[in-house]
Amino acid sequence: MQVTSSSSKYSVKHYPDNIRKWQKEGNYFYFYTSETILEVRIISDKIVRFRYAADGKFQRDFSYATSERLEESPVNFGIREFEEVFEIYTDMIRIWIARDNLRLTITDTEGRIINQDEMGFHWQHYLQKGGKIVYCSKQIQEGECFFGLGDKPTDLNLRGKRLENYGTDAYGFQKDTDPLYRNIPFYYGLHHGIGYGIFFDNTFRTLFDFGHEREEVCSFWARGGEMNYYFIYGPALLQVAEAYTKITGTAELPPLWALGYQQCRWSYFPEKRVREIAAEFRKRQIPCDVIHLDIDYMEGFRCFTWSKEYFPDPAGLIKDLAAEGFKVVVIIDPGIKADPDYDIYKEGMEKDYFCKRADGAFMEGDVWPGKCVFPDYTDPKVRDWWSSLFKDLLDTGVRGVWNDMNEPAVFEMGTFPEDVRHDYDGEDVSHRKAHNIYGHLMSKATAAGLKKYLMPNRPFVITRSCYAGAQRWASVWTGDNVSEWDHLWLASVQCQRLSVSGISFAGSDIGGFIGEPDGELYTRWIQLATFHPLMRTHSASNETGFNQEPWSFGSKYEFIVKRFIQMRYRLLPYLYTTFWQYSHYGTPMLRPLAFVAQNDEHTYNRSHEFMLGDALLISHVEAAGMKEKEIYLPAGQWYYFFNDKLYEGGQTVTIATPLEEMPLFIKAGAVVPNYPNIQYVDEKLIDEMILNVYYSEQPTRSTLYEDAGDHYGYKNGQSNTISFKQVSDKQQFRLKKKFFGQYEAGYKKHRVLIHGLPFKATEYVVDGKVFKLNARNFAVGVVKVALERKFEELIIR
Ligand code: MIG
Repeated sequence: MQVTSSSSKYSVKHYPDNIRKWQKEGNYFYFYTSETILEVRIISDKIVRFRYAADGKFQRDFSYATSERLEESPVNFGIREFEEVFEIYTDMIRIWIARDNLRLTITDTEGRIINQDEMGFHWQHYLQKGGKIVYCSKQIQEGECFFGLGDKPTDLNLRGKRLENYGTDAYGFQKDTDPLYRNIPFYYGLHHGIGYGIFFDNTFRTLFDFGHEREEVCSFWARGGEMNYYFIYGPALLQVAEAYTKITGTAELPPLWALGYQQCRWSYFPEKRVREIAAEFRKRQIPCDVIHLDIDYMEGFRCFTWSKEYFPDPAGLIKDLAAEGFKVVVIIDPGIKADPDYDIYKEGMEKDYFCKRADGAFMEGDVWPGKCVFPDYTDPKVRDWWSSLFKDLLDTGVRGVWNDMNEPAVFEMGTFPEDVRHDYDGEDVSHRKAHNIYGHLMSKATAAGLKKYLMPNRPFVITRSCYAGAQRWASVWTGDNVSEWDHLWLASVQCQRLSVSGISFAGSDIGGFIGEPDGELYTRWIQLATFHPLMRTHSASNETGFNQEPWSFGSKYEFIVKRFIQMRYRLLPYLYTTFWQYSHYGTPMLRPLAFVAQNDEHTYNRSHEFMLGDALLISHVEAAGMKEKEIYLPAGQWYYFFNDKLYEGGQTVTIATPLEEMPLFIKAGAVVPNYPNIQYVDEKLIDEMILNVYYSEQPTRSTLYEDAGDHYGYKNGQSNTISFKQVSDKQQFRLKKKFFGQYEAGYKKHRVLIHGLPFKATEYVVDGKVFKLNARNFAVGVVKVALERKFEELIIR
């Protein structure tokens, strides 16, 4: 009889013993115990990498997560020897390494503990599968909260949870389903107002326990590979987020149209149906930029082909749609139909590009096309080949690609068996090491192809699976959700969490993928998604014939849905500016309240409210017939968007939630730039940029970023950043504007709308010239003035 207990299934645990010697090489330090070596690499004064060679031999120092540009910042650092510890210091942190057992204690310069090992690094032989299981355990600090980890559909604060990363096709996932599609082994800790992050760069199955097994211990481990993690000190959580993208890379600016509204379905076909949908948008004047084609556009689900029956003339279709202002995005899966008459299969076979099992047989599995083989994207030659396959599609006029099924998903088996072999850029590894980066590298190769063949246009890629760092080339959607009210909250927390995990460009299937929303649920979902960087309706309704378009639920709902999609388009300059902050500094676009007000404990367990950028605070309405909602507003003053009523922050307020409205607040002092109403981003020359300014007695700053919205001119100075400073008092409003950049924007005018003035204004002063305000300058609750684009100062008194 076989006895299974944790001690017989796994071998004994090994713990490092005392440090025998140490050495410094540039910004690397090495500490040797009898078995283990610890490498400490100083990357900046706040970022340090810890890497452990369990038995004295480091593995190849290679990562698919880190940005090619990861550079060390030249900083002050040094080492001191004490009786019990070594201390490595920078200008921001101190790291104590215990002489007895390598355990770490990291403090700030005042000696306050940021993060502390419990047992720290340890390991054991993985008896069933070979290799080692590598662990690290940390002491949970008093009141500590945890955030991050990608797309987990659970409470934002992860304290008490245990979660794992092993990309999975999680059809119809629910709250707490784990793992899901993405693998982002990066988390934040927050205690005593001090925030830090830990990025465990390991592509094996990784697990995280935030006090679930033992209340006061946080640990993370992997079933293979190395203990290799980056420690990032904040203390602001948003600074941690920014530093994380210094390691894993920032997103490029997308084409502006990708921030417009997108319409998808499994599937729109034949082409007549696609044309009808497009025409319907324009007829009803509901803005839309993108139509997606799901798998039925292909010939027998063969990637890179078009169904002759349903899409006899794709170039003609795409051209006609383009004339109406629509871009076409198509789906591409990894499964290549095993069909000897299919050129891509033939070429891949000839060149030996498909994954094989350990015994040399091909990794075959059924997906949509029937029996398939799968490119080994971990091989750079295969990635180049894959990139080249997009040429024809893009020549046909396709402007974006949607990568699906890349966990990888296989019918029956679920995913690849663990024995499948992968090149892993020359390392030759099993699927255990490559699973979590399969979809990551597929989307990377896809994006490289788009970038090459779409030049000078910017690429647009959506992927379902990925690893840390995919923000450099792809956006994501949250996968196969359900048309249920609970899924609104799930969509909200998933997008917030993805955003603080480096991936801001995310959205959910609006209305739910599985099932049928009613008009109210669909409307509430549109409202939430108006504030998600990726805004796309999608549904699986081929069999039932159910329609999920903005007009599918009757005129009452259509009217409101249209108003919110219009609002999305008016907000584009704000959204794009927020994207630029993300792209430039790595600042998450969606910010959970704890990230906005980390010294306010009321925010730690809140998941319903979030900020989009610097000015907008949003919450969704989560139930049918809901009449009001309690919203927690962080410190500061907030205007309720729909009536400009001013609320004091630092408290919970109750907001009525009629269907035409949702909890949406603007931070006092903000300048929110708006476009006029448009049907799609390139519809017409924008001749005026509207500035909605919200009075505040506190001085505030805001930014507007602008460029051509496509192409790469912005990398050569063809962009503008306009900064606003609002300094007002009880009798006078004052806005100063500073302009930097060389981009020739099309508009010459600003219409400035000032909300919330606490005094009765009679005149305004533009760059020193005084004008009387007359009746035309007043509208409900606002004072409005038309100014030249070049104005530098506006005073209202
Ligand atoms: O097995 O392409 O998540 O968005 O519509 C289902 C068909 C495959 C799953 C994706 C979904 C897509 C669907 N795909």
